[in-house]
Amino acid sequence: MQVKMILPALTEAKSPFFRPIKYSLFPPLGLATLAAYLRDEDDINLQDEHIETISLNDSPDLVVIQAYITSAYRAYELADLYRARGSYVVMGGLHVTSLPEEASTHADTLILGPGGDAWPRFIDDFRQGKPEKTYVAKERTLVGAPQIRRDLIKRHLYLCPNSIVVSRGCPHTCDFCYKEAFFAGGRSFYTQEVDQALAEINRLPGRHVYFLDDHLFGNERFANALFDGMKGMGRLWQAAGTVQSILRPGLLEKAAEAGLRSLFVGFETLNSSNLKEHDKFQNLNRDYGEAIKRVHDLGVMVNGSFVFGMDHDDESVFERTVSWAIEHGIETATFHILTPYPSTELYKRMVKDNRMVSSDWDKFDTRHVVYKPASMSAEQLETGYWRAYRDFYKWSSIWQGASTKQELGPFLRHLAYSGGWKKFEPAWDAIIKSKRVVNCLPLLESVLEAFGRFKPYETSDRNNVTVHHNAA
Ligand code: B12
Ligand code: SF4
Repeated sequence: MQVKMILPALTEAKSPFFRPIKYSLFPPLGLATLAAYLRDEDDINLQDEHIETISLNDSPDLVVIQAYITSAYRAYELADLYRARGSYVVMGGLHVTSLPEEASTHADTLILGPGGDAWPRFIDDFRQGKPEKTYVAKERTLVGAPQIRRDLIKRHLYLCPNSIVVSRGCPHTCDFCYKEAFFAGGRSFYTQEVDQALAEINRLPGRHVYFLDDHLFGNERFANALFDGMKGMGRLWQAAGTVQSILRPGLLEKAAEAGLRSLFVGFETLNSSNLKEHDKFQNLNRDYGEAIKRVHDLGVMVNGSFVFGMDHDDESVFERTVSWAIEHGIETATFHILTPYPSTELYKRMVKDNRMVSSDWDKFDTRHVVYKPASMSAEQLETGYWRAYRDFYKWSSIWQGASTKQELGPFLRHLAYSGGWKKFEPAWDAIIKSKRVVNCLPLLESVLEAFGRFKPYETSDRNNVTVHHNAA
């Protein structure tokens, strides 16, 4: 059977002239995960439009398309094209799950939820020539999942080819998050078995690993065992966690010992009324400053995530947040304009209050205002958002943030990491064009370990785990 798997991209990510490096960071892990359920004799062509031009002159038996909200229109366009040509089109992913009625006019079959048991059921039915119109994932487990088809990934085109997930979902329920709607009807937080997760990590070549889990620290027992198992592997890794999990004694120390060097933290807002309004209770009454200090003291960098435009944010929020982030020596910040994704609790509330002003999914990229803000105008919100990025990534701000570091290693790392992301876009663009983005990985690794200051402890034989060195 000929199978074409496509991760479509929004227009910005396809520009031949300028494409932000963020689109060359991670491979299409979801589709490579699904490919594992196909047979060896199936002829699979996996294409990621973020890094390559999709070949559109074929007529495969089955076309599998993944849709995120911002790539939904492109996904529909490709689906229509292949259906017109006689291929069978199956679609799934976050956007399809949140708006199945919209997607159903473009696909022969929809698969709702996180794949799970629904995907293999569909494949069986399709092979027998009796596929159904809709499948809903019922079983929620990662245990016993087949090995991800990483051989289908064009590693050299990504800066972080070793992306991985060892859990799905998150134990919390923030009202703006995609996850409650996506996992509706079953468990919304579950993990891989520790041994299986370690084996998967061990199969990844090179040193760098990027965990895309929503909350790697969410199950304490699992995380403890995982970090114990990773200790001595010599890995350098990045992940996401909550303020609450950072403040918990012990776990973060283990993570750092196992090679954690940069952590994405969802601070979201410095205003406790906002936290309450969005059910982000796990951040309430937490000492953000202390959390950052703990991360930094362990030699780990912080990527702080902040959302602007919540109801208690007025025009002062931008400067306050940026100054606070710089004063606390946060290395990189990701700012977002509050975006109510369809099917989330926030979206339902906004619709009920008649506050949604757009349903152009291309604009749901956290850089456009798609609802009526409460305490400032939409224009003030968008302008403030761009100003926040400009102010945070000015050289004087980067220098000021770096100067909060007492030692030379972390100081230089701050300058290199923060400056590297935002100040060298033309250089990244040239590297992307050279089609060897992965060549920059040793540089990223060197920055993560603060030029040798935070080298991970390595051993060649711990827990029967073999160490690989720079094979990427
Ligand atoms: C990595 C990532 C990116 C990467 C690259 C994406 C990639 N290569 O896949 C980059 C940095 C480019 C990115 C950018 C953006 N992202 Co992003 N990103 C993620 C992240 C952290 C992980 C995705 C991932 O790999 N998951 C692991 C794999 C295994 O799971 P999966 O992709 O979901 O696939 C599984 C299922 O969905 C299902 N499935 C998926 N497709 C299909 C198809 C079929 C047929 C079937 C059967 C099943 C199925 O089965 C798969 C295997 O289990 C998610 C958060 C998350 N937890 O998902 C956000 C997330 C997907 N991003 C999001 C957003 C909003 C964006 C941006 C718009 C935001 C921004 N300001 O940057 C941009 C634009 C993206 C675009 N191109 O349109 C939102 C999407 C919301 C939505 N409703 O669609 C998420 C959920 C983050 C969030 N919490 O809000 N992102
Ligand atoms: S903590 Fe993060 S992943 Fe978990 S529900 Fe909240 S926003 Fe979603």
